[in-house]
Amino acid sequence: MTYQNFSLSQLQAIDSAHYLHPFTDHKDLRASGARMIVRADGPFIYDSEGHALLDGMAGLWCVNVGYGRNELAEAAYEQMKELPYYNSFFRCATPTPVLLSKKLAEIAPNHINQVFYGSSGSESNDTALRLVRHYWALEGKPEKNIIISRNMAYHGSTVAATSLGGMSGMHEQLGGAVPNIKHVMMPYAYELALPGESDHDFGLRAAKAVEDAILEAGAENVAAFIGEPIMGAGGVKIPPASYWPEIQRICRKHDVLLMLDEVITGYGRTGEWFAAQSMGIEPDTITTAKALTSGYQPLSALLVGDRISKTLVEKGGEFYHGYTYSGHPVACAVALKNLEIIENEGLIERVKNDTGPYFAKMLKERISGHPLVGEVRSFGLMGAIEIVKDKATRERFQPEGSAAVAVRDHAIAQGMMMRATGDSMILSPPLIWTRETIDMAGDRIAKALDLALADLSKAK
Ligand code: PXG
Repeated sequence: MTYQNFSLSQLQAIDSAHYLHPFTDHKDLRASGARMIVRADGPFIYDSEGHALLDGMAGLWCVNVGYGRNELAEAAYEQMKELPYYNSFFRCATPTPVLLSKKLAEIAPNHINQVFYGSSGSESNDTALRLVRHYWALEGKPEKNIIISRNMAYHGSTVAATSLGGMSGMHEQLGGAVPNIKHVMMPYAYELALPGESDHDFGLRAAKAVEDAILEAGAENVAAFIGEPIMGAGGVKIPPASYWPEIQRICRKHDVLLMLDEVITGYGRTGEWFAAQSMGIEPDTITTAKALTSGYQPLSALLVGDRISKTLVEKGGEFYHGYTYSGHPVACAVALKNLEIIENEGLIERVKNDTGPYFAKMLKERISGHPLVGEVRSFGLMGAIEIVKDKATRERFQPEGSAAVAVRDHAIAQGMMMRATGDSMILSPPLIWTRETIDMAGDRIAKALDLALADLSKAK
C-alpha cells in the first residue's frame, strides 16, 4: 500500500472528493475530515498520525480474535493460490464452505444442522426473510407471511433488512418497506418499565406485546418473530432473563417460527458460541456474520434449524435465491481458521468465566457511580453506559445524543475508541481483552466522563 506517500490532509481531500461513507452525514464529514485508521495489532488500532487507540468496538462488533493474526492472512493466501473462487450453483461445491458448514453444525445448538451463506448480515437477513416465507409456502400456508420485529431493532441496511429493522429514520428514507412486517416494543426496562415493575414482570410484558401482535394479525397469518438476543446498534439493550423463554413459549404456542439475529452476539461475545445458548432457547434460524471471520473477510452464515431444512429438502423445488459469493472459498477458509483460534485459545470460556464478569465489575465499580451515568449494563463482552443529565429522574441532555458524543470524543482523545448511539456509550471489545486491558479501558473511560462532565457543566 502506498498511502504513506500521502499526508492526512491529502487523503482527506481525496476522501471528500470521491468516497461516500456508510451511515454518514456527507456534508458534516466534509467539514471535519475523516480519521484515517492505517494499521492495527492485537487490541489496538493506529491512526495516520501515530495515535494508538484501544479498540473498544472490535472494529464494528466483529474483530473477536483481535488484529494482526497472521494465521488468518495465511489461510486466505493459501486458499487464493489454490482456488480463489468458484461458485456453489449448478450442482457444484468447493471444499471450504462444505467443511465450514460441518463445523458450524457442530457448534450451533443441536437442532441446527444446515447453513446458507452470504457476504453480510444484511444479505443473510434477506435470506432468512425469504426462507421463512418459502417454508410456509412449501407447507401449504402461503398466507402465513407476516413477520414481527421490534422498535429499534437493527437487522441491516438492504431494503428487506431495513424493513425488518425498527429504526424510524431508516424507514423514513426507504420510500416503502417490504410489506407484512410489524414492529412491537423493545424489551428495555430502563426506559420502558412502569414505576415499581420488576425486571421479571417487564420482560413478560414485553414478550406479551409480541403475543398481542400475533393475535391481532391472526396466528394463521404470522410466519415468524425476529429479534437480536441483545440489541446491538440500538444501544446494547439487554432483555430481562424472563423475556426470551417467554418469547419461545409464545412462538411455539402459535406455531410461529423464531428467528434470532446473532450478527453481533454470535461466535463468543456472550460467553457461549451463540446467545441462543446463553438464553436457553432453540430458534429456527440464526443469522450470523461479523465475528464468523473476525471481520478479516466479508462472510455471513444463516444457520437453519431442522424444522425448516427438513421441509426444504423433502418437498424439494428450487429456492430462487443466492449470491455470487455464497460460500466464497477464501472467506470460508478464513472462517474455519478463525473458529479454530477461538476454540484453541479458549476465548469463549474466558469471556464466560473471567473477562465477562471482570468487565461487568469494572463498569459497576468504576463507572456506574459517575454523575453522568444513569445505568451500566453488560452481558459477556458487550456493554453500555447510559448518559443522563440527572441520575435520579433519568432526564437526558438535549439535544438527544449530544452528551454521549461529547463523552465519545473525549474517550477517543484519551486513546479509547468507543461508539455513541443515542445516549448510550457502547462497548464491544475483542474477546482477547485481558483484565489488564479492561482496567486500561476503565481508566480511559472514567477520565473521558470527567472531562465531558466539566464541559457539560460549563455549558449549563
Ligand atoms: N444484524 C445485526 C444485529 C447487526 O448488528 C446487521 C444485521 C447487518 O450486517 P451487515 O454485515 O450487513 O452490516 C448488523 C450490522 C453500529 C453498526 O453502528 C452496527 C452494524 C452495522 C453497522 C453499524 O452499531 N450491525
